[in-house]
Amino acid sequence: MFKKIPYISIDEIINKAFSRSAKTVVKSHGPKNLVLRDKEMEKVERSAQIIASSLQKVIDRYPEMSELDDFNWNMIDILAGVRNTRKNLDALRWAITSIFRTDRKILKRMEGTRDKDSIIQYRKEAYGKYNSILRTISKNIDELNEAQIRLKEIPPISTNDYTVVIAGYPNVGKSSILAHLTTSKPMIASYPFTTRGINIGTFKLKYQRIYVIDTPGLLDRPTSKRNEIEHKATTAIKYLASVLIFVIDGSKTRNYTLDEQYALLEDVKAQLGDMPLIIVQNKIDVDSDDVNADVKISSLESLGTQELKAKLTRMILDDKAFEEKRKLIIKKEDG
Ligand SMILES: Nc1nc2c(ncn2[C@@H]2O[C@H](COP(=O)(O)OP(=O)(O)OP(=O)(O)O)[C@@H](O)[C@H]2O)c(=O)[nH]1
Ligand SMILES: [Mg+2]
Repeated sequence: MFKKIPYISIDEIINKAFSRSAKTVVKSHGPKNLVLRDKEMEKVERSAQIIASSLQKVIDRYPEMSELDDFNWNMIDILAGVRNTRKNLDALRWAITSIFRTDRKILKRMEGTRDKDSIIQYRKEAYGKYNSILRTISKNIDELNEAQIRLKEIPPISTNDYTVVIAGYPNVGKSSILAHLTTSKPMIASYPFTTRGINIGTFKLKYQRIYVIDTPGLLDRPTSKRNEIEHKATTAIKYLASVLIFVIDGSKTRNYTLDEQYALLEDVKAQLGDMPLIIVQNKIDVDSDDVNADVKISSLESLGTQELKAKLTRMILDDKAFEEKRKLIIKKEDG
């Protein structure tokens, strides 16, 4: 959603505007000073248009905040601040208006002038004003540029998508289970808060795409171990999660005790809120302890994985949210 937001360089915009408008060719005949005037006026006008359209492009690439789904809204809020982003985009709008106002004012003066030096002087004045208008909003531009780098990392999912979230301690088999549940080759999208990104796979149910994600480094350890930004990043997942699959490693060689794993489950439930839950015991192919789980599987040997998939499918079909999101998507595709 945020991939195409351009980086803004004031110098580049100015250079482009002034160098392109310098190439202006005006087909007019008549006294030399009037030909010059036409040409200089054209420069004033074209450079205003070039600057304005560079800024407008940035505004247009931002989604309308009020129409944004909860996940993306929260993402922007964490990464750049929704209010701040609005304020910075308003600064761009202000600059566009100011540039056109300057343009009109100076063109009017030029129209009433025949003196060659004054004509050139006016054109230079316009350029100077355009430049200083852009410099006035340089702080907003810096902030938008910083935001743009971070917003690009937002994974391509939204609250409107039906999403299954897989959580559990490291090494319990989350990625293996994700691969079992999905038909698309899992992709690793960036996630602004973790170096390992977010794993996304999909499968279809009643023609609707279901997303299955796991977030290495986020839902795999207790809240107390997270810093504030990671905490917010985890909370944002709440706006994606429709179903939670929690994976427990019951094998004798597990890295975390069962108590630690149950505690993490409580922690994740508290973070994500109420939603359909499937507790999966994985790695039953090796010597294991009994775990209080809904499904027992070995993702390595494909034991119980069909049962897991069937259970998940039933759960999704029973979920009212599934039909609601389906309608949303169908509506989006129709319109
Ligand atoms: N014996 C056995 N090993 C498994 C099973 N499922 C996964 N593993 C192994 O456990 C290790 C971790 O599996 P992953 O699927 O990468 O686990 P993960 O939870 O995604 O791990 P992180 O991404 O590090 O959090 C790998 O070496 C897998 O081969 C299983 O059912 N049985
Ligand atoms: Mg993994």
